[in-house]
Amino acid sequence: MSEQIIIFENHLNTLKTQTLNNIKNANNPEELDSIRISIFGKKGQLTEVLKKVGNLSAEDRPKFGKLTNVIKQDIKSCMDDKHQYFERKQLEASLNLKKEDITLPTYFKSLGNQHVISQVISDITDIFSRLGFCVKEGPEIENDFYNFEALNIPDDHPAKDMHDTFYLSDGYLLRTHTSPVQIRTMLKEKPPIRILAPGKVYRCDADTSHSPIFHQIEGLLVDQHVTFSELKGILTFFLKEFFGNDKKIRFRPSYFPFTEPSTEVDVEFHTKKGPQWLEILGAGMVNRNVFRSVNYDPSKFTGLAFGLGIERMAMIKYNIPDIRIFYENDCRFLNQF
Ligand code: FA5
Repeated sequence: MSEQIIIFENHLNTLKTQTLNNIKNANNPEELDSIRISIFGKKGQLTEVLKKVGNLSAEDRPKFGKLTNVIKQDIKSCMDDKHQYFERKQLEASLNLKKEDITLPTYFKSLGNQHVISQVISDITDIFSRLGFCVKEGPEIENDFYNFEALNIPDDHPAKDMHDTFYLSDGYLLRTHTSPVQIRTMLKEKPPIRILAPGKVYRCDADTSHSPIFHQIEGLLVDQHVTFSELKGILTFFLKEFFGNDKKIRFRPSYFPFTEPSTEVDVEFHTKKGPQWLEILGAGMVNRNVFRSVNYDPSKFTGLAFGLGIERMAMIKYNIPDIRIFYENDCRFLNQF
């Protein structure tokens, strides 16, 4: 090996040791870049050494080439490692910055739930569907024929006063009960009939147990040989399913123009003043005049009908003393159901 090559080799090894040391001590990517320029740049130390290749003999040049290549590779791979090290550190720093505090309380987006009145309607229709009743609907804007006349309540009948009706123009009115759905169904279908009609009804009436808008469920069963004891049996079964076996119930004789005989049912209701009775439904055997108005033969068919007040059912079940709270939309009340 010529003396010149030995000098170059020593010089390159010193350069390599110094450079690797500098890379190791570099504190950031900028420092690393300035080391790169000081070695490989136009006037860099290695570039300057390479310029001297022309002074070498033809025999020494390949040896010199090999030597510089090895040193170049060593410096480059050391620089790459340091680059990766800086990248890793930067990533870690940014992850630490965005670190979530998993001990913070979670923000819950509140989910809506079914209104208690809708829940009670579902509970009631579920029980009656087990007895073969299917759900029907009718319009809330009715006319006199469906709401009164076909139900055996003629214009001059004093029972009309019981209904405190909201009248609209052109002979229309807001239905005062769900009984018009009986008429609409019987005019369309022939017996046997077993329907349940839930919906809103309207009356000019307001206090702690009366609301101007409230919900009823109408029930109608028409067939041959339907009896009053069947009506009592169905309603007793339903009330025990809905309130449980311990709730006290009583049947009272009553009067409705569209049923004969008629009854009302009261359920025990616990208030601050002690137990009281609250009327929850009217019922009876379908009046023969109602069958005549829908062209059913009263000598062939009998029927039972009932109309339940939904809010009253909910008041008793959940011990709610004032009907008006159902419509105040206070989430503290509604979220309990
Ligand atoms: C009727 O509406 C009859 N259509 C029920 C009926 C149907 C009888 C079929 C016979 C055969 P009544 O006006 O009593 O009946 O009302 C029935 C129920 O609705 C009452 O027992 C009560 O629970 C409820 N209710 C009546 N008025 C109000 C009101 N203003 N606010 C809340 N609930 C009421």
